[in-house]
Amino acid sequence: MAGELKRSNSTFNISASPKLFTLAIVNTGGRVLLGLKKRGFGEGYFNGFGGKLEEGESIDEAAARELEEEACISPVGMKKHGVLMFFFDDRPCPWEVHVFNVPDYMGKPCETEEMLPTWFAHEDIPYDKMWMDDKVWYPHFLKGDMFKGKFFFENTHNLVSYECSVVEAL
Ligand code: 6OG
Repeated sequence: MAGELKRSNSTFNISASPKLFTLAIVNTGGRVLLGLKKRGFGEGYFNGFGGKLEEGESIDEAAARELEEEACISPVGMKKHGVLMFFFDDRPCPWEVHVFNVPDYMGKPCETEEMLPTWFAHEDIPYDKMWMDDKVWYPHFLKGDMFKGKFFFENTHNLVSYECSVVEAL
């Protein structure tokens, strides 16, 4: 059918309009600040801070708001570094996640109802406790490159196919 793509044993709906999300990663002094997700989608994984756009909000505004809500800090010098499309065989529409690098911030990271912030040196990033796509694009992110990717998941968590590349501009 038009708008469907077969990868692995599954069919993915690639033509539905995507839901927009943000993901902000504080990255300073050779370390990243990740949060252990305490509830909801991705519970138990370390991830950057982010979520869905609210009505009338720009992507940059949503990224700053989510960082404040989930980690108690305000971004300084935040810049978009990646756009990731996630396709799931068990969800009706793709997710478009805008990834931001946050080189500096105001405030002090604190635990919230959703996240437990934790610092990791670049070489100690806990990929075995993260979404499977992260291993693919973090190397680009950590080098300071901009990137775009498409990731195909079965049963929400199992990455079965992907393409990801460095780009000049987003
Ligand atoms: P809330 O449900 O908390 O927003 N997100 C993903 N992040 C990574 N690294 N990999 C994925 O692979 C992801 N899928 C979603 C986007 C969900 C948060 O989780 C991110 C949002 O920051 C599938 O509102």
